[in-house]
Amino acid sequence: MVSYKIEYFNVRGRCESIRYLLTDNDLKYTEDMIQFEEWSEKYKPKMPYGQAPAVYDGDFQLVQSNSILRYLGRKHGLYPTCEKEAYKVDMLNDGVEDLRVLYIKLIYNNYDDGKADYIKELPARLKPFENILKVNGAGESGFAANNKLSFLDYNLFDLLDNHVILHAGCLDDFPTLKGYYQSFKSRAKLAEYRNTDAFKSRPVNGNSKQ
Ligand code: 0HH
Repeated sequence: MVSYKIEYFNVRGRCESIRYLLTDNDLKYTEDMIQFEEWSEKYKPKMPYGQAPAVYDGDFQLVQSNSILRYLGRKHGLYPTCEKEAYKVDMLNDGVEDLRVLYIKLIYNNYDDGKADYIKELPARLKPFENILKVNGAGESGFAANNKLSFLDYNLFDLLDNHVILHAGCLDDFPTLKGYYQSFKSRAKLAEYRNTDAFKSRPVNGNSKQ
């Protein structure tokens, strides 16, 4: 039986999509929860980019959240082997990364002064996802691309969840995206996991902004 180990802080941050993927696919994992005061000496030096998360597949260390997701996807049938299908997953995942970077900048650099403008611009940033998911038939299949589950679904769901927390009504004008978000949220294993104390008590971000 495969068992992975995660090293990350006790925040959702860049790791929650990985936790979702592992949980939803019954992949066993343990967590070495990094304490802030231990980070610089104990963990940072062994991270190739000086950053977490890291996931260990046995002795094999994986870093960079998107590379970790894609590795797990390839290994567990959550990344298409067909090139065009893989492209559809990748182009959405790159879109998730672009918006996640903007979100992280808002949260950590400019929350109080920047939130109103961020929310004003959010519809224009969500619209492409609405359009792409509609073309991909996500409203019917419940999956963002190719009518099948991929690693990208966990990443997109987490990004949408962060934005619903930031601004509750942000998906209201996007029926496909909203339906997709709600149906993904109700996946049994995810719903069960999200109902645990461990999940509910875990901050979304590392600075108490959300
Ligand atoms: N491109 C990388 C990826 O996708 C980016 C990883 C990253 O930004 O994996 N890692 C951050 C933590 S994410 C990191 O390692 C934000 C969590 C905030 C929790 C508080 C962190 C307090 C650290 C003392 N940052 C630490 C660093 O760069 O030294």
